[in-house]
Amino acid sequence: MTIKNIVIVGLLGALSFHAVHAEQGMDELWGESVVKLRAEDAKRGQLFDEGNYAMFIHWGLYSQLGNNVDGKTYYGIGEWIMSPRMAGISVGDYKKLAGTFDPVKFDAKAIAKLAYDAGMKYIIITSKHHDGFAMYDSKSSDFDITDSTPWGRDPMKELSEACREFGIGFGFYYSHNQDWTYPGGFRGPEKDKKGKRKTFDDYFIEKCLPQVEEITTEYGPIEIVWFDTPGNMPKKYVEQLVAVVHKNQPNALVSGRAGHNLGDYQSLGDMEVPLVKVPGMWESVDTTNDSWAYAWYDENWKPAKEILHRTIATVARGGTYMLNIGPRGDGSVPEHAADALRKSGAWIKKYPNIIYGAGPSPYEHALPWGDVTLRGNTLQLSVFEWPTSGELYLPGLKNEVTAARLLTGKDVQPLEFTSKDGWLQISIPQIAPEKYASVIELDVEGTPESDSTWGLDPNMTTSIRANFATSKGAKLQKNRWMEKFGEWKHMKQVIDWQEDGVATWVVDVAVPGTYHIDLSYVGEGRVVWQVAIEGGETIRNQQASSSVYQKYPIGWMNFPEAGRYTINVSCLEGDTEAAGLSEIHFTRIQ
Ligand code: JFZ
Repeated sequence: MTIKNIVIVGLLGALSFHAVHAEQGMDELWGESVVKLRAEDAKRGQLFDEGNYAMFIHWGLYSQLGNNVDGKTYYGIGEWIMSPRMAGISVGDYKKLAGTFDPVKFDAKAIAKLAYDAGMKYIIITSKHHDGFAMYDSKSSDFDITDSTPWGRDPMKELSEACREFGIGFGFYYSHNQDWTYPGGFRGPEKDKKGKRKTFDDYFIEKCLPQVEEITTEYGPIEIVWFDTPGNMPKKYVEQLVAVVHKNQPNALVSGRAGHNLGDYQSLGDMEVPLVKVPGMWESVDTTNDSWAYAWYDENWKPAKEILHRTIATVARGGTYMLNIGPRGDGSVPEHAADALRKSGAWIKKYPNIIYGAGPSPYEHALPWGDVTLRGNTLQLSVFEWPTSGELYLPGLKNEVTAARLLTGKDVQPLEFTSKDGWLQISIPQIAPEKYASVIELDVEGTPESDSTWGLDPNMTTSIRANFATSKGAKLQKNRWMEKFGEWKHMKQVIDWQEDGVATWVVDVAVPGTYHIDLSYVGEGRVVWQVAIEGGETIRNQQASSSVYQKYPIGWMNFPEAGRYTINVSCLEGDTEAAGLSEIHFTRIQ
């Protein structure tokens, strides 16, 4: 990466909330491809079909720093602390960290038990991250945990055994391309200690290939080798690595980030739950706070309800969810993360069918109150926002419903339901049986099918992203930026508004009446927005804007009868070039 790119990335990190048109730099390195599991390898796909939920662990020398270097805090993903884009630690200084790495609180059984209690089906842990340090007993490098730390144990031996004891799977993350400390590794030193020039080929033959051989032979059966950030690594290298994995671990999956479409499944952009259904075999990787590796300041944890919501949403879009924890340098797991995982795990133990072996929702997207996963002809509704009106609304279901019931974990209560204007209305108790998500099952006739047009929920705000809009005379574009270093955010937005520019959403209304409209956007100064119902009312308002996405009220609109409406939104006045519209919200006035 050139200096120029570094500057671009830095700038993006700092002020990229505008209607940014391009992002470069790390993107190229992290570029990924869409891959599907080859049919003949389908057996290896069982892990995803049946599991759907896993633990990711980032743990290494960097965990010891926890983003604090010589009293200065660096904000961003902790495992990148050595990088010039974080603290910029020299290879020599970084290597010295091994001399004080003494994770006396590391407890493999406790971690395996935590994953088990969380309801996770396997653990994937960093055997070697970009820093090049092997967190296992590596014969091909002495920059490893057994040779160069006072602790001297092999935590991966212990963890792989503990996982087997708890009946969960085990696998490794391995940074195959980036190695910042080994001569010849990508972004590593160019010369060895004797001043001899080293190539990527040298690194590959001397370290990478032997280490992948080690991690696939020394730790029993493993589920996945999670290669990462292939960058411009030539295909011949990736092919060799994949061949080693397949030879030694015929049942293991290779992550899509191996590169060159040689992986078995697709890994989505980090820390992202997709908004629309994704075909093929894929996983979403996410973390319990905002960093992968431990960062001392990062207390921005996802509570149990959010963990469940993201897990179920991922399964409902057709994927597998892998959620990360970052143990401290002493091996202990931050208690808030562990606590949230145990609480969400207790819910999963009560309602395992919602996640394990569950199929994606018949809807392309989430619903305002929660999400749907499938089991045969049964729709499983996970209701995260329980309506207090006594009615739950389901739009666009095409099948005949034969039964509806509320699960409480203790008993099953039959529910009454009616069908009107294409909406299913289910009578529910006023109080939700569960505090995180309550479960309703619907048996339907035939294969569940839905019209994925968004319905305006009569009970609660319906927020619809630009991903579900079409545009004319304006550009619908994906904006991707780093909030903190390495913490990616994604947002689709409508930008470059021409004079006749319009973003269009189509919605179904169950309960006619007046709805309050809000818009979420970024921009500069005051802007005038217009919202028009085709063949109906038009409203306008002038509101402020800011450089981060914010929600602004526009006004009330009338939807005179139940049915389908087309809604056109335009940016009429102000800095229409800077304005980026990301979302529309509808709230029924009661
Ligand atoms: C990579 C690593 O660089 C990072 O340290 C961490 O291990 C993470 C899980 O993986 O970071 C990425 C890789 C891919 C994307 C973003 C960050 N991506 O495709 O958006």
